Amino acid sequence: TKSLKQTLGEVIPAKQAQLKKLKAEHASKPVQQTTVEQVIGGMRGIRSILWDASVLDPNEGIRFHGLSIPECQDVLPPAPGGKEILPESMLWFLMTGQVPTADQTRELSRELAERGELPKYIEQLIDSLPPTLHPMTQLGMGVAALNHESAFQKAYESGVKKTEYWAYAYEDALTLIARLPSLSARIYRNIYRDRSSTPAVDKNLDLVGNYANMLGFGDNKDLTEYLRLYIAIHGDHEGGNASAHTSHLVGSTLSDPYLSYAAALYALAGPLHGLANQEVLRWQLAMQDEIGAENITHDTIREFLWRTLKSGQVVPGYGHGVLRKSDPRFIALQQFCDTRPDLLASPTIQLVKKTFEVAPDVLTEHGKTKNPWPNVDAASGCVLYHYGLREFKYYTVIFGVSRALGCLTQIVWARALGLPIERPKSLSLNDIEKIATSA
Ligand code: AMX
Repeated sequence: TKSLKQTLGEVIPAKQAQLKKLKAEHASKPVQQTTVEQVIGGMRGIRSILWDASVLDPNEGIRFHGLSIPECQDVLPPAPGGKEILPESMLWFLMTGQVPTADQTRELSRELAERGELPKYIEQLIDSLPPTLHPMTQLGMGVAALNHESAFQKAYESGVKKTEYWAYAYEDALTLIARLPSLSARIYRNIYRDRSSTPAVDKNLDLVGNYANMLGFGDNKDLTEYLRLYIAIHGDHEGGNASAHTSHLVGSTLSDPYLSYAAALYALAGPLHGLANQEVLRWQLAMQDEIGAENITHDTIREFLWRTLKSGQVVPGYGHGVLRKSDPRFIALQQFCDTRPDLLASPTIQLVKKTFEVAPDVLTEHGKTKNPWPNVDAASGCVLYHYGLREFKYYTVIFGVSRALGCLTQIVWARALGLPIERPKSLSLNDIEKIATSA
């Protein structure tokens, strides 16, 4: 069977030709008109990034190469004996636009496991950090330092031709994706558990099988399946979100994939983006504490929501820059719970469900957010919490293990398509005023 790299090598020429034709025949065609509101409003809705593997529809949510999450769940191979999408099969699909066979997926799992051990100097670096340093800070540091072995950087220095960049970016992308579980597990064990008993990477396990094992949850098959689904569906969310855009921007300077992805992780670590993951749990537990588990009703949740809003805070896990309906990733994670009685009985999961039953109305009445519906972060942490992975400051790290699939795929493609350095134009307030008043 063909490897991922061979398959990718076969699909690249057609895309290169498509880009060349667009450039030759349509370069000066307008895509849209940009308004003042967009320039002063965080560039919302400006269509300006080439990102091929996924597109986010405001109402339907994410599609990966045209397929919705349920459609991906139907066709992308799971682990042997499992049901949920394997992140390896999502990676293959994102990279090539083709659905891998079960054999190809297993072969990719094996290749990742072979690349998965951490170099000694990275272990020493992570072990030297204070356990009070936020896990996301540690993750970004580890990822950046892994560039010591960047194939891309070495190739660039040795004067490799531009048309060959993608193959070296691919090597880095694969090695980084392979090492994220061991790096992330080491951070977890250092901060919250005993590092000395961490198992080594098992060549017979898939990426998440290894991750769960190294975290210390290898025996929990349900949590392992949940992590597979979680990591597969958080993998890509088109190119405009802060972490994806950051990796694209930094990569466009021909910074290597490790540095580009480290930068993305620090965008993910912001509370309006990936850190919402930890914030939801913190906020839900504060609610439980304040109201008292026995007094949780729709009315008491409603009151707590208003208290959060009146104190000027955002309700974490709700709202979105693009989405205008419930996030299909939220729905997929809820469906995982719906088939498992132990999860349905969990007080934390019940609290998340109950909050969902009142929050959209409260946010609509509050009247600020354009989208009162839940995003993925509203649901993702409570299942981890139920299964005993309770250190919510760590949750965004899991998001970081996942988002590498999409960000690194596009870095490989950006090099394959020879995309230039990003350089949009900025305007001063006076410039904007002048343009607006003369229009
Ligand atoms: N709670 C309270 N107020 C909210 C809100 C929420 N959940 N979502 C949006 N608003 C407010 C905004 O703060 C803004 O207020 P302002 O006019 O005083 O500045 C107003 O509503 C309009 O915002 P918007 O256009 O609807 O959203 P946006 O595109 O500017 O921001 C997002 C999107 C996600 C940052 C925002 O909805 C938010 O802060 N949500 C809570 C944090 C969260 O869950 N983030 C995770 C998003 C998914 C992800 O990246 N993982």
